[in-house]
Amino acid sequence: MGSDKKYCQVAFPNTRTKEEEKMIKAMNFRNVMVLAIAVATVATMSHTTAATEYVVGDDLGWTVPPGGAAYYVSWAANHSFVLNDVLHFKFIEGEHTVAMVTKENFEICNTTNPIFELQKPSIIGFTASDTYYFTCTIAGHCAEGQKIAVYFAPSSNTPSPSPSGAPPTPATSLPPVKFVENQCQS
Ligand SMILES: [Cu+2]
Repeated sequence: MGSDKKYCQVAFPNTRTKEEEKMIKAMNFRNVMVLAIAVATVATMSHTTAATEYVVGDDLGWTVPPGGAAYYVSWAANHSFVLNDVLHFKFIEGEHTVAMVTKENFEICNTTNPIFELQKPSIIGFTASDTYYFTCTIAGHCAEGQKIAVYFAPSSNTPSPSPSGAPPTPATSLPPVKFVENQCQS
């Protein structure tokens, strides 16, 4: 998907900037001006439409937290999320996974039948306001505290629920998530 690739570039600006600098040095002044305008335009457009990306666990990333489950409970409590935001689960591929599970399975650390499971570091967005439950499917990691519940509030751009109060019936059983990126860091 084109939008995914664009987001990937936005998520790793340092690499892109170096490439651009090399390109700029190789060009004459007139082309530099054209490029600079183009880059500025893309940057502006990206900025106005980009979601806030939260790295789950900040510097710790997505792992078994040294202090146990309280770490991610605290992290989630100290952040607030709206639907346009995305969660970046950062971990070393093969050492952890990120799996969405039901509330019930989250509480008892049943990882045998996740809603979905990703083996690579991933950026995930959400399309419906709700509380989402994530854990790692590596044996023992959930019980050791690698689990997080995150509430996503409706964004200002999100249409209000129907005034009748009747919850909309999902057309399919697909989870209300969008996989913004799960290939960039492989
Ligand atoms: Cu793990």
